[in-house]
Amino acid sequence: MTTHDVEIAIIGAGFSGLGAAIKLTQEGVEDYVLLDRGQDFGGTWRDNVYPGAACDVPSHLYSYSFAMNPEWSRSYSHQPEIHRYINKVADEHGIGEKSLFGSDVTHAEWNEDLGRWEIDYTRDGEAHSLTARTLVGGVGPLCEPNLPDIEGIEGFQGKMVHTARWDEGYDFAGKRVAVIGTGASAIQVVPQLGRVVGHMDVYQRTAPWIIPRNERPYLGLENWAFKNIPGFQSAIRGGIYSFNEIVAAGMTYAPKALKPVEILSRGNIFKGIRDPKLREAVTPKFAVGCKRILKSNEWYPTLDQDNVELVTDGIARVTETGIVTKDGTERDVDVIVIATGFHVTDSPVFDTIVGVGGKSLSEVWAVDGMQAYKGSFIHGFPNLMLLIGPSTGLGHTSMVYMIESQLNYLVDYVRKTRSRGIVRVDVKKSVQDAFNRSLQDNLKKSVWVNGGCASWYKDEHGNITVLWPGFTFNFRNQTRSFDVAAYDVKTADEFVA
Ligand code: N01
Repeated sequence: MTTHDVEIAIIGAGFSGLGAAIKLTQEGVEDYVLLDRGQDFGGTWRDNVYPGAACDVPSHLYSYSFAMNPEWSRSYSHQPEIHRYINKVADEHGIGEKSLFGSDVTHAEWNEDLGRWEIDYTRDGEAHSLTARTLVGGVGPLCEPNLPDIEGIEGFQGKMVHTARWDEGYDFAGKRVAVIGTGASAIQVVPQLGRVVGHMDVYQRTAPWIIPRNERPYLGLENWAFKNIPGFQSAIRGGIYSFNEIVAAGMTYAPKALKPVEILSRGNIFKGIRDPKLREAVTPKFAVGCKRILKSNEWYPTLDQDNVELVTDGIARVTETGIVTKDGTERDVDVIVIATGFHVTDSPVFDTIVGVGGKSLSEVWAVDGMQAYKGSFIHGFPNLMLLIGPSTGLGHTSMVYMIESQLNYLVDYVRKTRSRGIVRVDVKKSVQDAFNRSLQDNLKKSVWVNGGCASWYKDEHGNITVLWPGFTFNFRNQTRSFDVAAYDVKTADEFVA
């Protein structure tokens, strides 16, 4: 057991945690540590290695603005390339030296007497702890796989694998496979599996809207231009960003404006599937945009293959050998692929972060719903900043943009607290409440509320607590500087007294 003290502890070495480490380093903060349970940088892009894993945000927008990458090989990047990019950026900034990989944080609790976070973690099977004045949570919303609560599932005797915990050594060739789920992960893995498996049953609970994916390799000339023509890459990036903001406006304020997306999706179905009954079965019954709009050219043609069956009767239970649907049909399989997403609004991570009065994030959010101030600070959790916290998610553009906005806020928090001798900040409850009331007001006309779907964007109270409504540049403006007046603060002198 070792213990040590740092100014700032960051949990998570994905896009957000790594970005925080880089920005803090650039700000001259040396006394920080980055903890991650994995073995290198990348977070969700390190962990999701299922075949076909790729980003559905164009490559030139899906990168840090301070580390643009003229070498992207395709218009949409695949997981290995993004994973390599993140590790390259980490190397270039020397963040490896500050990182404790293989460190699984089990508990973090605010100690009011010390005015610090006490953080427990295990590494190489041994328990360790550290204390930090500030805790930065960079674990992201897509880190804890969601295993469906289906009767009998734990008794299945074949192979079972979640998309986010892929077994790269398992050979699917010729196997009978069931895939549960038809979200962003499923639509990427299913076409890949469809090429090698003997037979595949795809269990669809809700058909998603899927538009064509405009993916292609970049030509040599394009890569040359990205590298050599000043501003070319930024111009492409800006163009994609601006187009996406128009989509955001449609989703938030005028869902009917998304009609062209619906037409595009219907065309995708028509082109990819021959059988009218199958076309009908994959046609969504909710407004486009209510759930994440997916992108694929291969999903519908794969469902149309002779070795693939779309199963739309709900799952009743799993047996030792297969899956039984509600109509009583049993389909035996060798392997079940679980593509059912993540614990987003009910992450087990929330149990492990404990603030003032011994209350965990789960306990506080069970009452209030998942909410924060500017997606970052939560009343009752002093000196804790969450990256990609509540209400910062997006369905239409790059999360890296939101992360960088929060990094501005983090850096200014460090600047202002240091220069003013502030050692404890806690966002005022009234400020946090007003901020979230305004968010919910903004959401009233949105497709996520009115689109007639159930989605993981909604919490158990029916509030959309995952997504940022409207334009992302509004979020950028709101996080440009750390607004001390929104917080109850204590200086070092006041704290001792
Ligand atoms: O998970 P999901 P995902 N029985 O939650 C179904 C990001 N991502 O891993 O719609 C049967 O979207 C569920 O059905 P329903 C991206 O942010 C990005 O696919 O709830 N089915 C749904 O079909 C994305 O949004 C990329 O009725 C059950 C599916 O499982 C997020 O990750 C690529 C069920 C879950 O879909 C999550 O995507 C991949 C049950 N009990 C992922 N429970 C990019 O390209 C759930 N389902 C950037």
